[in-house]
Amino acid sequence: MSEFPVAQERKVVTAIPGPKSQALHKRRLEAVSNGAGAALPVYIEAAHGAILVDADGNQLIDLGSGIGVTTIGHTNAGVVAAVQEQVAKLTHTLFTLTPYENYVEVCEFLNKYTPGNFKKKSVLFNSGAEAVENAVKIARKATRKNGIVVFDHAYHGRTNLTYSMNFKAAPYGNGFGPTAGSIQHVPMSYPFRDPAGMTGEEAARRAITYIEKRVGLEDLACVVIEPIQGEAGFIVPAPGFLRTLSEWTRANGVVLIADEVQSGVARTGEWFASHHEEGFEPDLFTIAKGIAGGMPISAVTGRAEIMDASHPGGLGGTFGGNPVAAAAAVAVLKQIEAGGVIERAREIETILSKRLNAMKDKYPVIGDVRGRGAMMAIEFIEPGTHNPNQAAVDKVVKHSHSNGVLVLNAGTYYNVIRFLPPLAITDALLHDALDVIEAGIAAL
Ligand code: PLZ
Repeated sequence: MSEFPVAQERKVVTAIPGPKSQALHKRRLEAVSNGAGAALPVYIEAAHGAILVDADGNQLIDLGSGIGVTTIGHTNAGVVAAVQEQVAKLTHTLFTLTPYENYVEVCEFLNKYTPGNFKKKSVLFNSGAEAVENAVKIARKATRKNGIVVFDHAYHGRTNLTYSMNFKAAPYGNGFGPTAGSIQHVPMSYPFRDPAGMTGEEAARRAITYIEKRVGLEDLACVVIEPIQGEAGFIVPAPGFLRTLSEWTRANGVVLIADEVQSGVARTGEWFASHHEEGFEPDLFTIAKGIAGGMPISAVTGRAEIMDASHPGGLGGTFGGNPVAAAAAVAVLKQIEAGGVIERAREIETILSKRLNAMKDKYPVIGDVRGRGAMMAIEFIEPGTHNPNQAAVDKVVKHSHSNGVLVLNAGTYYNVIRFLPPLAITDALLHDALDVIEAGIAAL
């Protein structure tokens, strides 16, 4: 692709996918394992801000950010400059062999801006799943216990340990061999589907009863929770749920791990989703995705005494905290610190919640509107019931794709449409995308 920045407008010039994408997809099907799916086989050549440009010259509005990664915007100028400068200077040493400064700088940022008024330390990896795996390793080492508690509807990754922690065995774990042990799933607070009027405290007591009766404290190392569940369809637990859980883990010496891989770093209108509930004090955070504008890097951040429980040499990996990815992370974190980014997530929430709630009032197929910041979702039902309506979501997603809007589904029942736009999206572009989606809902 030639010139940047790309005009921030939707443009559909061929069928989607167009002929060039279709030809590329033929090649892909010959060369790439079927195990890697293709939700929308449109081949992207370039992107800027909130616009993706495909091989046929179509311009799609991105409402997914590659699942919450390009939060700062595609090809953000600060990130591009930082990466270009770094790549010409130093691309690799292996931090645990011969270190370099920007790894330390990323850790300093994360220690400062994660919630919790205590001394923190961090360690860097490559992916969200790797961060979750390592957080569990650290919690186990610190407690000398093994048990892991996770929640219904949760998603934590695709490695053996993390797919075993996911709520859905299919498609993540089924057939891929024995699941990891010592993992217990307990009920989440899911306000739309819990008994009417159930408070967050009640939902937490329900979870805690499961933990105490079915798991026991004797061998429990950690409780891992997404403060807003991502793949589950942006389930925001009822107020009081996270705080009550946190009080219980603290009282019982259990390490509380907040998986902020999807919800973290300015996405929800705070630095981290955990900031939204007072009294929720996780010990460790897993962070990835939006932290580096598209470069692969992840982190575990948390209480220094827990983070230091691992013996030297116990944590690491060849590429973890790679200098080019770390340069991108510093560029993103500096922009968030400078101001405007978190505020933009709140502005997007205002637009999204107004438009989506108006749609809910109009179309009985929408059962719930929820989320925070630029992380909002609508759950589709069969009108008049709570029965999940995946067919409606499939139709709306297909309609949106054909009209140049990339939108993602989610949810245990695949009946949720989630909105994760880059924060660089303009108001006009966001409204245009919502108009397309609304037309798709109206046509149901
Ligand atoms: N924890 C909360 O959302 C990644 C999965 C995409 P990785 N979610 C997107 C897919 O289908 O593979 C995720 C998450 C939460 C952990 C992870 C895992 O992060 O970087 O994909 O390993």
